[in-house]
Amino acid sequence: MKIYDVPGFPNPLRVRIALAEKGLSDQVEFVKVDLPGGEHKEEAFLAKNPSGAVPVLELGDGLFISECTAITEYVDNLDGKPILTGATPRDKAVIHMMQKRAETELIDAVADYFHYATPGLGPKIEDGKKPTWTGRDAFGRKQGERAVAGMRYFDKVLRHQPYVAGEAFSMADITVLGGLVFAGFAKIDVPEDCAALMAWRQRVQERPSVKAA
Ligand code: GTS
Repeated sequence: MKIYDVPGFPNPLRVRIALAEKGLSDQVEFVKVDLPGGEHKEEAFLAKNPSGAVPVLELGDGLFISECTAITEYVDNLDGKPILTGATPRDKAVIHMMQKRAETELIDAVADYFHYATPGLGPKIEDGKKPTWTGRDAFGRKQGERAVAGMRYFDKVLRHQPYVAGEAFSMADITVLGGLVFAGFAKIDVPEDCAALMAWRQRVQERPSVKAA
């Protein structure tokens, strides 16, 4: 397996944590993509992922799989013993629901803030490749506020249960963590009164998979 990504970037981090949780990191060849240089918007990369984003998984038979959730589902189910995406229909549904919330209300909202309300990845990417419609800054700021509301939501969830989707660490936790990492990168602070979310982050950061990723 090959993974096209950028080490340290938030969405790639999600897949690297999932691989480490599954003990598969050393079975993967990582290929670094030049994001600030715009390599991900060139034809050769768009043939791998038309969305022009990392990470992308390449299988031995030449199939490319993008989207962190799809890649995580794949690696989690390779051995028939899923630990991140749910083993029962109920767990699968709850994990899927919470991870989607973590994408929409947190990591994707932070990404919009980063790309639309800050210089983002620099003018070559942001100005040349993204729409320049009026109000994009205001949209970005609104998405920043949405991300903070997302943090408050997950704080509330974590006051009553140890992990985002319930009793066990899952793909939903990985997505929330990726969102907080991205928020740090984009300089969106976690509200000080989100004590449960901060305690959860502290705990999750101690996992060997997170330390290794
Ligand atoms: N939903 C996608 C996924 O789950 O893989 C998001 C992928 C994504 O947005 N990746 C970012 C990217 O390639 C990298 S990161 O900064 O989010 O880690 N962005 C390129 C660009 O031009 O915006």
